[in-house]
Amino acid sequence: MAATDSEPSLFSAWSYFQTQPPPPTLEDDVAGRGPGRKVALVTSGGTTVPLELNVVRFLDNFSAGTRGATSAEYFLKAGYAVIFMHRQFSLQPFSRHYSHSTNPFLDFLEIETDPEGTSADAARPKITATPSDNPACSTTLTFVTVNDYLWLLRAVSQELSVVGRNALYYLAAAVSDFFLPRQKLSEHKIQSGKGSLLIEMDQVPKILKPLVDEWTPDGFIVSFKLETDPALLIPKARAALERYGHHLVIGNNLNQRKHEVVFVSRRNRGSAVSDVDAHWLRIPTDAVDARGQPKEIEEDIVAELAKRHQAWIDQSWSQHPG
Ligand code: 9Z3
Repeated sequence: MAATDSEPSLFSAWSYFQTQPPPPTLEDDVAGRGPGRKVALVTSGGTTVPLELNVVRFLDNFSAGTRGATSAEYFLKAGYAVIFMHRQFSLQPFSRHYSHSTNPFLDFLEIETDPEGTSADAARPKITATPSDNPACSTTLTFVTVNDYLWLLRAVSQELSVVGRNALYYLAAAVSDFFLPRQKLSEHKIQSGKGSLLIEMDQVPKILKPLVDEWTPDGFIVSFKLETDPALLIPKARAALERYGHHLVIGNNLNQRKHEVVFVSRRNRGSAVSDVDAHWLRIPTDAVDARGQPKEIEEDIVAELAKRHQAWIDQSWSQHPG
């Protein structure tokens, strides 16, 4: 630093930004057009719906968080920073391989692998990427109720909107469609004296609409659609695209979800949703990956998404260069 005889200036925050030049890449970085780090917000696991204010009973769903936890690992491997927003105690990246572990420090261990598969440990799933592949890039957030989830998603997406197009939203959490608003909740445990129980629930608002239109208008937004009737999958995915105007719906049927999913998107941005592309990703039930381990469909899902996300970022570059 060059020494001078002049008095040191006292900058207020205001005068600092008035007088000092911004870095040349700032505008693009903030708009998400630059080569800045891509960020994936991965939501994972089920949401609960409490039936009482002092909760004794609640509705829940089946999701273990496998899709989200597994995908988060592949996003890290693909170079994304990951915000992992998950249901408390659902599966988490890396430690998911050790189902009964409650040791959070496991996340920071380098796991020795046995490439020949000769040791007694060989039967265990192998950890192929660890957070050290991507130092300091992951954040974990926790929800339990559907109310927690909605508030958290709104807050995080508003914050994340600063990275613009570099943000990818991977909404794999199984979100309840129905809830009991605070005003209708019984304060104390519902009593059984009256015999049968009738509960009328309200519909959870369609959160994707403000997410797309207001909270993070530049994000690349991928939602999941879960069905148990295969005939409904593509029509419902198409209806979601039409209703929310986001980029992609990944459809999965409950019983086939580990082996096939369908990517439903518009053929061209702006084209009518009647003109959708349905692209199936399938893996055989006995598929193995390059290391001879059972293949996980999330590897292919994330590879395909990373490609589409990059193409979309590049497209905005070509439309609004520098
Ligand atoms: C999914 O469809 C996920 O793939 C699964 C993953 C929940 C099936 P697991 O955690 O299961 O691996 O056991 N998530 C989205 C489900 C959802 O709530 N979608 C809403 C809907 O279908 C739209 S956002 O209406």
